[in-house]
Amino acid sequence: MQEELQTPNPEPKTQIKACLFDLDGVLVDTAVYHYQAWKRLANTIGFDFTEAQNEQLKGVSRVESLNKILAWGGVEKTDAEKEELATLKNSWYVEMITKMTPAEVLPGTVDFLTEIHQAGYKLALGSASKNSGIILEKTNLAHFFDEIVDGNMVTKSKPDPEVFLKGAELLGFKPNECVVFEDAVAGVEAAKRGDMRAIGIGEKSILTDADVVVSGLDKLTVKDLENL
Ligand code: B16
Ligand code: MG
Repeated sequence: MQEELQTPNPEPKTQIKACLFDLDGVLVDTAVYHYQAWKRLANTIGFDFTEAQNEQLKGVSRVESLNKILAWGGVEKTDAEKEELATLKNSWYVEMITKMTPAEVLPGTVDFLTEIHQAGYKLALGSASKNSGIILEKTNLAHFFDEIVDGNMVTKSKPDPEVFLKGAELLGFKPNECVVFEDAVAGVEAAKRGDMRAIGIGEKSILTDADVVVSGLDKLTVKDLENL
């Protein structure tokens, strides 16, 4: 009998009902603005860091990013000084994202969000950023989301699954009914730790734990969710 030849699957996969999206690197490329603002801050203090180092900041919270940057520069600061520096960097960053337009939305995003929304999937944002509101508003993406969970609502950063578990809970679905779209290794790990499926946006060789990896949302259709 054919069934006997198949590897038993102890946890049959449920159908996907909800989609949780990371923001930076999945829907928009705000990493360029983070980089410019952090670089300006480092230069003000008296050192520099590379674009390759900046890769390590993707998906990482503001305070953790600052700690990493200060370590690269071999600089020590008190907590009060760090708060001041993070606020300064954020003011430069906000200045830039306030000028964002819908033209900066990554290729295929609007078509894919429209398609899955029309197919009946529920959508939530799951971002580390405390500036998600302004970005979604400026890029005209806010209306796609039933729930928004961002850095203002969580206490634990990715790879902790808190941001995605909260999204699933607010949407009213079990974690295994959700799929996460993520560009960062820590974000994919957060999805997996939360018992969710993960679609990696980027390189297969980097996002090794993702169930599927594509270069962007322009490579996906609603059919891909049915086949997950
Ligand atoms: P903010 P994501 C993350 O966004 C960025 O990738 C990361 O570089 C940034 O430090 C973090 O948000 C916090 O952003 O300073 O605006 O609160 O990828 O989780 O959407
Ligand atoms: Mg990201």
